[in-house]
Amino acid sequence: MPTVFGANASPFVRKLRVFLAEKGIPYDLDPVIPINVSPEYRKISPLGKIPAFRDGDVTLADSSVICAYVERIHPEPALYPKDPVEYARALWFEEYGDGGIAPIVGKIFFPKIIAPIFFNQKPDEAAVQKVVDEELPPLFDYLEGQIGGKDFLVASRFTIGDIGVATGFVNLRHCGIRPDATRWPNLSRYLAAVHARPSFKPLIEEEAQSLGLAS
Ligand SMILES: N[C@@H](CCC(=O)N[C@@H](CS)C(=O)NCC(=O)O)C(=O)O
Repeated sequence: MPTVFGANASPFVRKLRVFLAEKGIPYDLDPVIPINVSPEYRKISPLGKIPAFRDGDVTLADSSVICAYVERIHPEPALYPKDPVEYARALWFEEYGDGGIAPIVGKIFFPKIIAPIFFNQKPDEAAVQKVVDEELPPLFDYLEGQIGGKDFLVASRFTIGDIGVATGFVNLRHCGIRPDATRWPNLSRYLAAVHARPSFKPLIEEEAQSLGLAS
């Protein structure tokens, strides 16, 4: 059985765990908090980040790398489109989640959830609200247009692009923030459906419980 190294509530760890769940691959979860990680862990994840992965003799770091590897060894159900353009679009949405959504959501999730629980620090509510008001709407506008009337971002079926985008919205959800359905109806419908999938739903509930939040 492979091992996922990482902690609840990381959008990148969740991305990998959802990916494995969609593939039906069981795994052990070895908890790693990415602060002052051990030299042993750095051998697996040289940047000290989570997630990392062990599969027999193979060790890998980085959610995108690990998912791409798992796709090669467990091709079904395919989570990367075969068509070159659709494949590139799915990778783009994965990157949009990793490099676009996650850093902005982190500016909300860290002060609102992580800092109070783990560092006993209160959030600067005005600073958080500024991110909510100014930095989230452009992300929501873009995704609203990309989703349109469709169920998935690419290729009329669930792909790594959907996982990469929807995982960051779980962190927002933990903060009690969801896109306003009157302003972003497509995005709201899409997220409700993706987060209800058997790959996402139990993780969202597990995380909410471990963080002492409503799911
Ligand atoms: N590109 C990496 C990003 C992983 C990442 O930034 N993880 C965060 C936790 S959400 C982390 O480990 N941060 C600790 C650090 O940057 O030192 C991936 O996709 O796995």
